[in-house]
Amino acid sequence: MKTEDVKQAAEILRKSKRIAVLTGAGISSESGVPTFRGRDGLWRQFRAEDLATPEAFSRDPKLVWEWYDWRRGLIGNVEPNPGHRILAKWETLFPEFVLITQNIDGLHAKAGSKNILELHGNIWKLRCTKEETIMENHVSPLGDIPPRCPSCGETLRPHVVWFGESLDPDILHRAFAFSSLCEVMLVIGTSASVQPAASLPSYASDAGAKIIEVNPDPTPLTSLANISLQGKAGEILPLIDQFMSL
Ligand code: BV8
Repeated sequence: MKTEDVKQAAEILRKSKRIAVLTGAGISSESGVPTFRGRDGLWRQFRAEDLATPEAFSRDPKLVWEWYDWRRGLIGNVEPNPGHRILAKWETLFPEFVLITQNIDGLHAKAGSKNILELHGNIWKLRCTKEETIMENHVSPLGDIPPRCPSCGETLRPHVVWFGESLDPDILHRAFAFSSLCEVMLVIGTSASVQPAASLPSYASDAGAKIIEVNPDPTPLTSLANISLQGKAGEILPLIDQFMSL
């Protein structure tokens, strides 16, 4: 990663008013949360089809809940890292700043970000499979597995978007709408392998936004990026921040 590129990224941000950010599992990896497809990939121990699908849940809700309970236990014991914190700081510096995340770990909010679009839901929210009511739940480890709805007794599910499920149409609309308005989109810590989230950067670029990617590895988006900063978010974002305040 060249210092010149970091300076250029800071310059582009400094001149902009409308900033979109798209984050993936990579921004949480320095907090100790495994990514999905990386070397320590979460999926390595489990196959996505076995667990993060509605079919898996109806087939074996207990197994799916044991996986989420394990993840809640892991996520519940970690803190946001400098990458999360810089984004929370930048949100206060720009007139319009929208953080679009694929992550369900809640670490952006824990770091202080406010204007967040959680495309794939939130691991700390449960939803009644009968009434569709959504409730915050931070009990870890969970007592009953699967947990039951306090009002109707039906099984609760994680309030997350599984493969083959549609995203919340309002959240998705807002994500695409701001992607077409932003002047810059920072794409941080995503392998760009999951749709429709992975289409947001090209949508922003087609609408004239500059794309700045932060990732230790190249991704399918790297060729689209105006600037590709190869490295860890927790190291690169503070560097950009330093140059922005110079
Ligand atoms: C939908 C919640 C309509 C659950 C998740 C064939 C072709 C194209 C699409 C499809 C297809 N078949 C099916 C589909 C659609 C499917 C899809 O995209 N499948 C892919 C796998 C091919 N999508 C869906 O089903 C979506 N719904 O399309 O609705 C529909 C309806 C019916 C039928 C069909 C379609 C729903 C997708 C949501 C799935 N839910 N999560 C849970 O978490 O338990 S997705 C899951 O992947 C997480 O949310 C995760 O965030 C997301 C994306 O992964 P990444 O975040 O990018 O993480 P990854 O590990 O892959 O990469 C990490 C990156 O970080 C790496 O690049 C690494 O280099 C980098 N990194 C590492 N360390 C650092 C770092 N970067 C910076 N700093 C570091 N320190």
